[in-house]
Amino acid sequence: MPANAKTGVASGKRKRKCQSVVIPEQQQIFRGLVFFFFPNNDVSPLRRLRIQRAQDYGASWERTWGNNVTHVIVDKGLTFQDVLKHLGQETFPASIALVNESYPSECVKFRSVLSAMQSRFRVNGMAAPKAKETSPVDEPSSTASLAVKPARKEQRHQTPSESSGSQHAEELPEQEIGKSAKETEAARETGRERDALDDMIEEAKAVNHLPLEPFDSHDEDTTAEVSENEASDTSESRHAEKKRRVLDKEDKAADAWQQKFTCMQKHDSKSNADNPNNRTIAVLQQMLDYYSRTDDHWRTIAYRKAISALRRQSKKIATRSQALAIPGIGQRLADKIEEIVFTNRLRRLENANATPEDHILQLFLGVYGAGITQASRWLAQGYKSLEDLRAKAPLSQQQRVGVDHYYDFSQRIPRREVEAHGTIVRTAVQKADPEMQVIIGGSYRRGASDSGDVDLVITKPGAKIEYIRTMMIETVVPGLFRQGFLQASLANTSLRDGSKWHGASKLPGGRLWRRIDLLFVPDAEIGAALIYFTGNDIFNRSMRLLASKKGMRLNQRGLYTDVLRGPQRANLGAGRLVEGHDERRIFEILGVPWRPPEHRIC
Ligand code: DCP
Ligand code: MG
Repeated sequence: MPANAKTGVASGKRKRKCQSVVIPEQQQIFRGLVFFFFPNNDVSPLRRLRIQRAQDYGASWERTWGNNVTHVIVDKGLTFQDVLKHLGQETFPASIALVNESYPSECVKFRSVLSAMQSRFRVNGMAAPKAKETSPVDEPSSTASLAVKPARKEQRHQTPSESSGSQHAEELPEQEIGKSAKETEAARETGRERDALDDMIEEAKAVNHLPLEPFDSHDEDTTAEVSENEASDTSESRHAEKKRRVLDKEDKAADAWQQKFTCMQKHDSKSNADNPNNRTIAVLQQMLDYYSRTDDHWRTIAYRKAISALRRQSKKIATRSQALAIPGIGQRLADKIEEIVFTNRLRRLENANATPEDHILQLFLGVYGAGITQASRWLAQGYKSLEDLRAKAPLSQQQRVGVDHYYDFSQRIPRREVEAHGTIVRTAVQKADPEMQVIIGGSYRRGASDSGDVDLVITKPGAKIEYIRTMMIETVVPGLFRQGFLQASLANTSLRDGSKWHGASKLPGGRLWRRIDLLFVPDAEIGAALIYFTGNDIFNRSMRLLASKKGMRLNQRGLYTDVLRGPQRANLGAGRLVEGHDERRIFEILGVPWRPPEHRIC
């Protein structure tokens, strides 16, 4: 009989009583699951703690083996053969998930029931599953406890292209040209073993609903604002460190495990279950978890600080200015809080329940370059339609283009048309310097049949960024304006060193303006840049997570090792560059098999 009651704490001098934690029902990710532990007793303090926590998160602990068991959790010292022997079975039932002891705590960390197929949960002595296999308990319930996930435009629009015409071939010399996308898909489906990158993709998907930083790029400028929050937090971590030192070895391990749960549930005396900011706090907490997994020291500190500040509020903090008024919350975090409150509300809203304001906000959010802050400002100023904005609102040049071409920019661009834009730019670029190259990136490179915009990577063998930028900004871009292809220049502030140009273009004889991004990439960085600008975003996050797990760091410039962590990082640099030029080599160094772009649709 499932025993959900807190029973079985054996007596003995060294037995620590496991404190049961009250987890709100909606966070009880294991509800409905039946766990069988191996060994199935709570004699060991660590296992006792594991069982207790699993129960806190809604699992039933089954004492006797039966077909109602959903998961068998095996101690690390035991093997698959031990399990079979104990159960008196020759094979293990396919309908039951067999995992090692890390599984429950990792699920709790990710707030979802993770796939039991991940290699890190594999019980010693078990054969590696194939990549295409799915877990008996794949994640149907996994996202139930998470925020409503926005439908990915990717999934709606992206189908691998059947065509791999000559132009595509020319741009992707290293790929399996000649094979149709279908064939390569089939190749992938057959027999590739699940690897560490599959695990990371799954992790990245688990946080897909989170509003991470726009480019999640660890760019240096993100550290500046955050550091203002650092001082008071270091005393907190010093205190934690001191506390840790006084624990004996066994307690230390138990405490570390417990810490995973308690830090998620961290409450201080002033917090309570009815805090009006609970939802925001939960999302920020998940972002904090994500950033601590990627060793993002500065953001971790800032998020921790913001969470504890929000916990002390008795009123709902919904806008940027309300958030900014709270000590400990800087501008970026204030924006993030406003975004979480609004977008979460918008996403959850049934169309039928949406107020006219919600519809207007959604409309304004579609204006190119307008984030939640700008959109809600327009709403607060009383504008109700695009016509209002056009006629009455003081708009920047970029916003005006966004409003005037609202319809154009909301249309998907057929693959052929993406190619045509690429060809026009390539012709102009090669007229300026025949050795310069134009590679179509983004969803096009992943084989999409249509794209949201045109992403063009501009590079040249042996060239430095200054050369490419100068050629582009002084010669090519003005030329493309003169010939009537480029229509407008949009904000080009996203990268400090000016390696990106955003604008709008139109084919000769065409009607629609399209969004076009030109990315200037020096030869030394082309491999890392191609990974980044090919995406998709989940794939990029998973590659970064993987790098971080291996003590390295990946960004759009390269893969770095000897990365310095901790408060000094900003001063001491990003580490030693190991590879930036060769896309395949980056996969190799990370220890995962090469994924052609078509296989990066996560
Ligand atoms: N990118 C990312 N994270 C983001 C935004 C972008 O890693 N938050 C990377 C991956 C994307 C690439 O930049 O593939 C280009 O960005 P786009 O927004 O143009 O996205 P896609 O080209 O993938 O899709 P779309 O067809 O909508 O343009
Ligand atoms: Mg794109």
